[in-house]
Amino acid sequence: MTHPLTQRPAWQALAAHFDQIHQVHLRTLFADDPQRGQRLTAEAAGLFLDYSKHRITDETLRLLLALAEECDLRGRIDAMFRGDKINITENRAVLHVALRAPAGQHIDVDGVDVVPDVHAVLDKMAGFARLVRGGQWLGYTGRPIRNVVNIGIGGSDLGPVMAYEALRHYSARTLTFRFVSNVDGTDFAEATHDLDPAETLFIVASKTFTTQETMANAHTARAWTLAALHDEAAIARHFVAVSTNAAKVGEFGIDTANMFGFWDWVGGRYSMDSAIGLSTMIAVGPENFHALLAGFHAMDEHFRTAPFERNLPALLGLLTVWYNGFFDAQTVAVLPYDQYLKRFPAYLQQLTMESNGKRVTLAGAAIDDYQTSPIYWGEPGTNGQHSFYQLIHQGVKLIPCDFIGFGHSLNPLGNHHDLLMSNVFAQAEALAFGKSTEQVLAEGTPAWLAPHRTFPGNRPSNVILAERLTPEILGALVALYEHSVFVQGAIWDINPFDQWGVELGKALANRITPELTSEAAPELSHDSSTNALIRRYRALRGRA
Ligand code: G6Q
Repeated sequence: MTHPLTQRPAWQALAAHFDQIHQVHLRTLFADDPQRGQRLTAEAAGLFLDYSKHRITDETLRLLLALAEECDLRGRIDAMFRGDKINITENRAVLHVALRAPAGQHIDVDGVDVVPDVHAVLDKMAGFARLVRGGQWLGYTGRPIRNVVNIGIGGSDLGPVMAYEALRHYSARTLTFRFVSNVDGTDFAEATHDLDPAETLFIVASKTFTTQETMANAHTARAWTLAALHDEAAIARHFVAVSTNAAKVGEFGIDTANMFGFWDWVGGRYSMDSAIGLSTMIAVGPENFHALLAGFHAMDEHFRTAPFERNLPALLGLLTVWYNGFFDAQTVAVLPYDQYLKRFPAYLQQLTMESNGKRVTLAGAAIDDYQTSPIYWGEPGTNGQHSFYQLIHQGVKLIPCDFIGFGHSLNPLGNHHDLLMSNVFAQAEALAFGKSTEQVLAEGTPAWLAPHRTFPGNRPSNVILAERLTPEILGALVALYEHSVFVQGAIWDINPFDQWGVELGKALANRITPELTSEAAPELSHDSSTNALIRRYRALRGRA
């Protein structure tokens, strides 16, 4: 029989085990096992994971792995890779793994192999990317395209921006890339103020092609282009679309020959390696894009086949369940020590929280006795150290951290990289082992000051290392987190692949827009706060 999560034997055993070990210090765990730092590590797809600085014993791991078995993690992984419709509330398969399947692999959805379609779109993207990169895709006036502006939001923006920033080292420096997402006109205005419409290509990236923000920005882009080029025929040279909705793309006036498709089995936040990655491919070129896909695929294969005790996404996911479920940790800090990964935490916020920020089980039962997704946040190191790390070291909250670092810098300058990486190791060490009051006193600190200078330690972290930030490694890193999210969702028995939570706000905004813009004072029937705010806004705008 299926138990609710907290009734499962492994969960209850973990609860009892937690009572026994939650006060054990990492200092003790390391002192008791000189091999711990070598033993509690795993490696795959070019990523090395050190998870020794976690508040776990071999028994903790054994119980977490037992929990994975009891929750049928294996069965759920197989169902995803098989193309089962595991997104049950939208009746869809979840096959971002098919986006990076090598040609020749077979993955069926409703009895049709989707891999040939994936490669046909990749080939079409490559053909287009080569033309733009080579200066052969000409604007309406015959000048080559020099600026590429991706218009999209959420999953149609965060992945492309993150990947562009992460792989900037590999990008064509003759092209300028901008990303417009916000319906705030400032975003469009600032992204385009120094661009020449005759040399600017817009990629309108929208799975549905109905998203309010993206459509507003796309129409503004169209008007901006026409104001300079004065001919509807210019649109075909300056706009391409990435979408699943050919009809809406046609209605907008974009030739569907200039449309790059994808499929309903690709979730927005899992789409950066679909045609949504067109801006990435133009930036870094088709070969690098294929290397990115190969990195994703390497991690997919590892996730699908490796035993859970050596499986990076499984370990990462189960450790998150451990702190979230038993230590009541509310957040996870992701701290990449690489300036190119500055948008990685923002990208992960959507991936993790839109996926696992759910409050009912797959069967629709309210979850009231365990936590679902933690809050993910972070900033690149070392900057964060001079800001919020104080709280991680000495605050009263427990914040598990993921440190991400590389063996080589893509911009080796003097000793910068050694300085950078020494901070990764020092921070993880300081968090784990801290500095005791005795040590502080022994250094001559007056007794009254000693508590302020004491670091309790016992603060857990992962350290993820790779040789250097290549397209392959970026793919493996993103897939690691995608699958860690999957593991967490499987344990919590929720659907990581829908996002009904974003609907209510959208519907209410659609109702309020006419109340803000109408000539005559509208009848307002909201609560007293919303009514008063609308009236005040109308007054600010000089409306009745
Ligand atoms: C992602 C979400 C959401 C979506 C945006 C944009 O998983 O579904 O962030 O990506 O709302 O949607 P469109 O691509 O349809 O414009």
